[in-house]
Amino acid sequence: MSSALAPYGWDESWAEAFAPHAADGLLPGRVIRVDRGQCDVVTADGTVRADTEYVVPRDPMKVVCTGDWVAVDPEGDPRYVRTYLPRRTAFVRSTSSKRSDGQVLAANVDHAVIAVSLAVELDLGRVERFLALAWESGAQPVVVLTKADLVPDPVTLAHLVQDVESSAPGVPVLTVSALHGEGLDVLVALVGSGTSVLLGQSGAGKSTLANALVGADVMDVRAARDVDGKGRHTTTTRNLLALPSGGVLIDTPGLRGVGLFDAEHGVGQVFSEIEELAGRCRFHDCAHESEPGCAVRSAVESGELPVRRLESYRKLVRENQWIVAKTDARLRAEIKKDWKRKGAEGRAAMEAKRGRR
Ligand SMILES: Nc1nc2c(ncn2[C@@H]2O[C@H](COP(=O)(O)OP(=O)(O)OP(=O)(O)O)[C@@H](O)[C@H]2O)c(=O)[nH]1
Ligand SMILES: [Mg+2]
Ligand SMILES: [Zn+2]
Repeated sequence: MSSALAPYGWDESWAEAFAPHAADGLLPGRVIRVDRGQCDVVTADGTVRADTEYVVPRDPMKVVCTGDWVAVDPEGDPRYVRTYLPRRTAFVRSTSSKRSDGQVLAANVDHAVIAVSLAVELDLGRVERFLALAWESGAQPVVVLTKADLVPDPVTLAHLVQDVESSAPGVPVLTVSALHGEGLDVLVALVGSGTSVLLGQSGAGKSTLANALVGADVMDVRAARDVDGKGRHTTTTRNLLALPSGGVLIDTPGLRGVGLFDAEHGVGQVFSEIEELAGRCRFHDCAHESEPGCAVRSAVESGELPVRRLESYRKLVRENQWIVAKTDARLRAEIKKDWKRKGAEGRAAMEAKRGRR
């Protein structure tokens, strides 16, 4: 059993976590794809199709997602995912601006590969947003600048890399060209262990990279229809692939926008140099506006800290605070509703008792 799932990342601690389910006669497997309430689960008996509805319905955070380790019925029609093992890491974004739900994009990921196309103008704010999501998940991020063949001038390329590096402290920045097979060796080494996920906008070249890493055309690749890089979405589901030379890779559909979901920690890591500077401000609660002795403002004034970066930091901090407040408000409302319901049930029970007397 263990040997068949080893290429998908099964290890001793997963086996340990699964032991009680094994005792219940359930089969372990990893979710390699989810669509419309069903998922494909790779097990020692091959890939099985299973319903995901059974596991805590209506809580989007508790819906099974690609990368989850799950327990399935060995037989059963329809077959259900009975439960999933506690996630080591999870990518969570907010689903939409109207609701305060989080959506888990992928689970149990070690490396977040953020694909950024060099074919379109660099949007550092978006890179920072992806990085915040990645850090918050618990995975180690890496930025891969794709389509390097489209920037033939080495000086221009070096500047672009520098811009990204200064927006991504502590994060390796690679440049690759899948077209020419350049720069792939570092990436191959990185994704050779653990589970990696490819994240980025539609058309960034994620599936092209996936195919290069797998060494076969397993994912559909299509030219973006329009020139602004938004394109259409070629990949529509999150797919988990076992790599021939070890490691597991998840290819995902392009994300146009990533709303943060309770990512204070992640934002702090993306802007670690600002948080470090803030520690040197005279006032402990400095807002870096007009306070005297503000280390952040003086870094901006000296040119050490780009003002764009400070603004981007503020934007993400504010957005995060807002989503946290919204979630808290919803949670409070739900708890209140629950109390009311329990109160009503309690009263009904009392009345029933009285009626009996
Ligand atoms: N010039 C050049 N084009 C590339 C390279 N890598 C990918 N492309 C092209 O970019 C386009 C989009 O590639 P995909 O791999 O489908 O992009 P994706 O990120 O998977 O897109 P979605 O699935 O929609 O999220 C295709 O036309 C690829 O041929 C590269 O290294 N150089
Ligand atoms: Mg794709
Ligand atoms: Zn300050």
